[in-house]
Amino acid sequence: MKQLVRMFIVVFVVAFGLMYGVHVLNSSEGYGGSNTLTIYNWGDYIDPDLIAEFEEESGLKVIYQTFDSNEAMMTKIEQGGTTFDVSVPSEYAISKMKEEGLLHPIDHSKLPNLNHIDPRFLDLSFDPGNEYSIPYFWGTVGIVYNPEMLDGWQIKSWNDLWDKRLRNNILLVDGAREVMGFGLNSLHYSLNDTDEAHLQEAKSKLGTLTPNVKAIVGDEIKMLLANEEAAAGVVWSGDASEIMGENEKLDYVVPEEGSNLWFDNMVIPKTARNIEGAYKFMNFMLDPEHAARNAEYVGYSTPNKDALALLDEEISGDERFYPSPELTEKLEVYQNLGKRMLAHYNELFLEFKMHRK
Ligand code: N2P
Repeated sequence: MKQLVRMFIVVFVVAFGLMYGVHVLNSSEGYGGSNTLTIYNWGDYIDPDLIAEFEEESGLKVIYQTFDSNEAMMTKIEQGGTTFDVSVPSEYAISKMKEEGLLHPIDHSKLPNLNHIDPRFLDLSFDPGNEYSIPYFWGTVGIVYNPEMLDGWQIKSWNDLWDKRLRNNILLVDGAREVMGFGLNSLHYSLNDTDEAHLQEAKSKLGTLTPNVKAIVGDEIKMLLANEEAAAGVVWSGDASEIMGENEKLDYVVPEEGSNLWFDNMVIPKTARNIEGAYKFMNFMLDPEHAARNAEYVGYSTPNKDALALLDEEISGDERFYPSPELTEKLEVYQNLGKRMLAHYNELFLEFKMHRK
């Protein structure tokens, strides 16, 4: 009996210790402590060394989670199960989140490094006065392709994607606005079109692209294209730049029918628990040296003029990734089409994906 009691005590102490240990772990490393900062960013969108440096400098422990579409990110933030201190939505998502009261207003006096941002990226229509968002990266959507796999053919337009030479040879980014957008653009419609007949036409046209589409993929699109698993891919510009860094045979084009110009900005969700920490992180990322290292590592274009000056001329002078204002003026920024229309775009994209299977 004594033995049994002793055993019981041992089991109890171990179990209690475990529970207590887990609890302590949760309160120091879990979401929402004042010594933690929870960041929700796109996949492959930060140099991990910068996170480590920020942790050291700020004394905060960073909890880092990633998403692969604005839609997924917005759903998670709306549901509110996990609270985030900083996130990085694109412009139409910022406008939608603002409308739905999901964002915390930004106090510019807490961001002394904001003066390094090129004014060209400030005060844009989706967030006048940058009341709720601070520039992080920007870019375009286009086609990255391998001329060597295509006998020297140089792709120029969205409509080229339908060419027989690309049979089972195209990878598409897994994004509803991106795919519906180029479907619309290929028909010379706006990528913000809401006319039902145009949307159906774009969906039918995308359906005819199916024989050429090898896969619709997430961040692995970069590895697959660099490894020459397909001759062309519809990608965000920064991904193209990273792929081309891996495989110099590839090239990137913004199609002649027009395309998307996008802006990803840092925001503080309304449910944030460590607002002071969020400002610290934003200001850290706005530092020109940090922003330059981040742009170099990730491959995306920085809106930070003083970071740009620190980058190699080979990067900053590349018009494919730093297109001139004259060129970007011809591109379209996604508009916030409203909850219902956005859901409709998603539905049409899903139908296109299902139709492929
Ligand atoms: C990074 C994705 C960037 C998204 N993997 C462009 N808005």
